[in-house]
Amino acid sequence: MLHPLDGGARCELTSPTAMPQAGGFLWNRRMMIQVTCRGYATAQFMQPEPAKYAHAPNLEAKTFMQPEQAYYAHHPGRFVYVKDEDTGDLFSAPYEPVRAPVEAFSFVAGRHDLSWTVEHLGLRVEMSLGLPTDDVVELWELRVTNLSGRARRLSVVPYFPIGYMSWMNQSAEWRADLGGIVASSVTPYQKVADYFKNRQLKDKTYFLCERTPDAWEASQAAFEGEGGLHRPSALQGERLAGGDARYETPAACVQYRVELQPNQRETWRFLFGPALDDAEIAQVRDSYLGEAGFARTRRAYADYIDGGRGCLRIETPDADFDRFVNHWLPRQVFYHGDVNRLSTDPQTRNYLQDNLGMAYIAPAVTRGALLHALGQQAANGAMPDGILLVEGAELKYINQVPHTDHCVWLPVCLQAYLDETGDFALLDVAVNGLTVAERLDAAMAWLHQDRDARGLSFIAQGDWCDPMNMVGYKGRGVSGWLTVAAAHAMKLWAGISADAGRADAAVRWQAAAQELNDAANQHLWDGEWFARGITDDNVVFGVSSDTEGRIYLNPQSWAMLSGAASAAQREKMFAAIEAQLDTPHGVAMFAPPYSGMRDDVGRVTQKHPGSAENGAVYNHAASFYVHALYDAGENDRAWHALRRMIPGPDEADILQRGQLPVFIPNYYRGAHRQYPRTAGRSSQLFNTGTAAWAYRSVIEGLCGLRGHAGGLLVRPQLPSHWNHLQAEREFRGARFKLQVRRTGTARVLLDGQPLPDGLVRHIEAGREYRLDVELS
Ligand code: CEZ
Repeated sequence: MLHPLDGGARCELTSPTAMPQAGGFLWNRRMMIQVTCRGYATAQFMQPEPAKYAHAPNLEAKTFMQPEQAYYAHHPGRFVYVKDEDTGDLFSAPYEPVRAPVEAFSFVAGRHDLSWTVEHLGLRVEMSLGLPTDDVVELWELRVTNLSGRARRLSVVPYFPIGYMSWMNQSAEWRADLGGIVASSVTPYQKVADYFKNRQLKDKTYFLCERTPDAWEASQAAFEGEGGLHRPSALQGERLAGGDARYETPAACVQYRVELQPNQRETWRFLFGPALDDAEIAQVRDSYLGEAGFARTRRAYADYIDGGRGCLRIETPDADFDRFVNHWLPRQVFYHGDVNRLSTDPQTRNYLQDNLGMAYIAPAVTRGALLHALGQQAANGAMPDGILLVEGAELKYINQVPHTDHCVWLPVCLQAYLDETGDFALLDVAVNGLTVAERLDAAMAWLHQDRDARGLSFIAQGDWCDPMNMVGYKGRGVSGWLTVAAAHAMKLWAGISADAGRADAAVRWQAAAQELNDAANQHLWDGEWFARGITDDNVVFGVSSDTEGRIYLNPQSWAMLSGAASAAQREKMFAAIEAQLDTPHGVAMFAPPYSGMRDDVGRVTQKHPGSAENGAVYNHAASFYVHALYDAGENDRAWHALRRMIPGPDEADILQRGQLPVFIPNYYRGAHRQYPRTAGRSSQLFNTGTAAWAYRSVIEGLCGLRGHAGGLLVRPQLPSHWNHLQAEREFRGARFKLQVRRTGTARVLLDGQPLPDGLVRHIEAGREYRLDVELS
């Protein structure tokens, strides 16, 4: 059912029904499209705020990308009907809307394209989607081959619904001058000021055809008629009626009547996307629509994606894991770092973590992002809830809710960047009159003062956990996680300061971290684990007396990182985590899930039990745990938690998760005791800070190739059941070839010479080094 192709660079799914939500995604700097194996699609482009060019059939609320996106018959998608004109038989590719039980089906998620091959009624239909690197346009190629051994008369009818564009004005028609269907609309507005703003919006959607069709239909209702999408009325006749849409819901529907001899095949190409005006549509047509334009675009797009291939290749005893790490994980990291989740105001913590991931792909981008973020620091050292990326951007959605953790992510991101590059000069760069180092001091000072009389960090209306909005909304509640996370941040900054020769700062922040760790131990240690926080009304939660939300993962992971947890406490925490949070699909973020609103914790408790932050296997939280485990030298536990972030390898697990192993989703359903039927189900949402942390853990933890102020620290952390690992790592312009073997004696050899402390110094760019590591 699932097959790796091209050494894992492509992933094939051969059933349209086994995992109906499974799909893949493509993006460029201005757009993103996620398509399911069955043909449903969600696409967004930036102008500069996210917008759509194919809509639902009703007015949609503007929102961000949702987990577990629900699909329905009229959901936007890209479909092709094929009708046998002699028998009247009908099916559609890839699978929707007709849902005919096709004889052969293949969906292939590639790194650079998505493609489908469907065989039915003695015909083969191939569809493929590619994107350019900068423009907002989908490039579709369609091919139909006659496999039946006899001559066939067919209608081939692409159907690209455009949906409900606007309640003010929407229409569509065939445009002979442009060679396609063009839908026009006016983005609804009411304020005069918006008229001037909206004039630049791409309110047209085009579907351009390389070959002129025999007939077309631009009205969705006229196409569907009484037959329904399973058997559209317009396909009952010989030809589509050539209709238009006049304040009616548009659809792009074109018909090619063809006669195919045995083994004969025909190819068509189409462009689908948004435009401002006719001139832009004509321009897109000129640039892309043809065999040469498609080929050129394919090559350029492959180069763009491969620019994010990352700094690591591995070969381990787990080939499925290798495929994911070598081909897909850096791709997901690159997506986040290159386009910032296609938002103009990414949450500050997301922006900094997405750019942490970029340290392993294009560190100059991380540098720029740190400077950009610091440019928006408040005078009192606080960081805003979101970072504005373009002129005129505004803080929206969750960024209008005060969260108190944003400063934490500055040293976290900076540490990864400095480890990777050794670029300590960054600390002296001035940003709005203060150096980077002074700004980090100010951020740590803000965290240090934003605490209550007990020394615990205020939570306001949230911390890392967005929807934990009612622990501290009255101004008194504190976050246990944030207290130890701030301690960890201060500790990191103390270490960086020491490396940079800022001895006073190093002492200051080390002492401050200790204060926070002590406060956490005094007020939040529950006997077996750390509590999650204390509410406005002084109720400690995330403790053994709670029947729901009894133990949370984040305070444990970060107490390990911050040093708040002693070795003895750690052992107790592991035992509690393993007994209460471990699931077959990964480590849950907390347990048990809340079954209803707890109004001194907040909105998180209202999410469906086991979904998202309400006790799912929330991979971002799990990835902090993995990082903490590698940091603590817990190799087996770390591997176990890391491996379960990826679907598979066995088929039952893949089916239960319902997702292809081409990205890590933000969560898998938890609540596996309460709701075993849905436990493990993927959110299918590929926006998640997990990718950066997982990549970091593979590079620095598992492979143990971690940057350091003095060079490259070599300390592989293989799970105990592995006897070997090979890796190739690019680092500061040099190339390292690592061989790890379990021989019984522990030593590191650099180019054959013993390296007692495992630190490769004086790295020369352009050189290749050989590392042989023997493990006991
Ligand atoms: O968003 C993520 C945030 O992007 O949730 C994480 C948080 O750390 C990330 O910064 C944990 O809360 O209900 C909500 O507001 C949700 O919190 C979502 O916005 C959540 C989703 O998973 C979407 O990615």
